[in-house]
Amino acid sequence: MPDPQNFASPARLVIRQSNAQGNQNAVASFADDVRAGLTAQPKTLPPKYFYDALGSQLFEAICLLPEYYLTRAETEIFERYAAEIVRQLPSPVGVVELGSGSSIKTRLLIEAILANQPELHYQPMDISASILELSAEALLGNYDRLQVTGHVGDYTRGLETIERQEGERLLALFLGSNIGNYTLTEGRALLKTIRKALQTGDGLLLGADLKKPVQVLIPAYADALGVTAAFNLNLLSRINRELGADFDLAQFEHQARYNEERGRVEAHLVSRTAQTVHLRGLGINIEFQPGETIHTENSYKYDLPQLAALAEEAGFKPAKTWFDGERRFSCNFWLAI
Ligand code: AVI
Repeated sequence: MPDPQNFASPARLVIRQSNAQGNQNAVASFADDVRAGLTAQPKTLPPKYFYDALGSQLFEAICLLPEYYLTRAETEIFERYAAEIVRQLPSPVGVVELGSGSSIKTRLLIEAILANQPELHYQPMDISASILELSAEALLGNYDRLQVTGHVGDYTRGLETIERQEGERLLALFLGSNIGNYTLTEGRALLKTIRKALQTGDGLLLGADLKKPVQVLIPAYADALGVTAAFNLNLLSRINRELGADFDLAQFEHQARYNEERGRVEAHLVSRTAQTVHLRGLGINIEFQPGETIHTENSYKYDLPQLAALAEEAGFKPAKTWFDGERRFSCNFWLAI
């Protein structure tokens, strides 16, 4: 339970809206992205819009599913190796996290760092304001030597505003295979942006899911309980709510496919019938053929040579990799050079 003495102490918590133009602009880019994606051939929608308040909670539920091994494997790595991971940089260390979500796994790293130094400045970044605020308050309730500066919005904007305290090294965390939701080109560009925000001698800890048999991958993205289906379909409810559309969710089916050639799991929403969806807020109607899909997400799976090449292209030296017992998942420490 959070200690009420420490709960949300204003001096230790700052939340910044990294999107300088504010919410109005965010609404405009959602509308623009939906229009562009649904009028394209094939139809697509960007996965970053999954994470409204409900979508963020559904993702937390996905992380608890028996089929979704990623979170458990990464947590196992931290439970076993957190002390060794944080020793890769000399103290004092400040932590920046891209796509922090609930920050549950990060607690293991925070505790390992606080065992080596008196205080820690933690800068989480997340697209969901609700999850960022909740998790920051919970962390402050638990760790009285922690200071949190949260950045709500796109990572690229958040990275421009990260702070460094006198004499500290920064450890950037990009966990949970969040890198997998970017194409290889986008991922490379984002890693270069992270490198630019860091200094030589700082570090990046990258959690990356590894290539494995399709029999393991598909259930992880199409679970028996239907939580991933709800997570995917929630994107249509968000469009209904925020853009005045009339998607009938019962007329779309979640599907996970493994694209062997590209080394990625794809999430699709498959139209069950021929139908027309009206997007009043955008002034457009979208036609669907039976079986036509909206491609909503890619989750790329990596191998070790690919990761080593990525590190070097982005200006890092791959220093050490840890695995879970079944070698399903990798945590990679890269030194900024
Ligand atoms: C956040 N991201 C790394 C998850 C993944 O595995 O691609 C999102 C997710 N989509 C479906 N299940 C989980």
